Amino acid sequence: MCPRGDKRNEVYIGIGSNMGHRIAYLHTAVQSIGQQLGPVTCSAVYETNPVGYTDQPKFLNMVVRVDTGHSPREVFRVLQGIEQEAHRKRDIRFGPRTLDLDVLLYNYSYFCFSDLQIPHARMWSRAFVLVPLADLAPDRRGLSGKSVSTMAEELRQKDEVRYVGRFW
Ligand code: PH2
Ligand code: MG
Ligand code: MG
Repeated sequence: MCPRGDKRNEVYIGIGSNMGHRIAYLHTAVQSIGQQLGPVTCSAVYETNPVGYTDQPKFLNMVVRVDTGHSPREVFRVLQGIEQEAHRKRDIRFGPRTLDLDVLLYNYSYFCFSDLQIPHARMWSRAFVLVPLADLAPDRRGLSGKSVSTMAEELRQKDEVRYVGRFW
């Protein structure tokens, strides 16, 4: 894993947990991302109703920004390692998980690999992503031209997102 010189890339990562000691999993994720990728800035933590597969417990969600010299694939590989350390099992698609780490944005770049698409394909329609992202990058715009904060407010009307607190 080879950092690309001094270049710092602005990367946003979505974090979710709905199994076990959820806040402890978020905490582990924030610590590990900081140690393995670079300096981290955190959103608040929100409790959210499950989206997609709804017969599962509520999630805690947050977003972090990390400034890193690592490439998108390296970031992805590091995140998969952190998920595995959290005893993540991949059973049901969109189903319950101890820890889910998704690369949302990497600078203003687009990447499409067979197993990794950036920006994250479903992020623009999910309040559990856009509400915490709006804490960190309210003025960023999606393809529609709308800002993250505007989209977050619109989605918040239909998907329940409850502020839990600011921990880190
Ligand atoms: N993640 C999913 C599917 N559904 N719902 C909420 N509220 N939060 C999540 O993080 C989440 C979800 C798949 O990754
Ligand atoms: Mg996810
Ligand atoms: Mg994921």
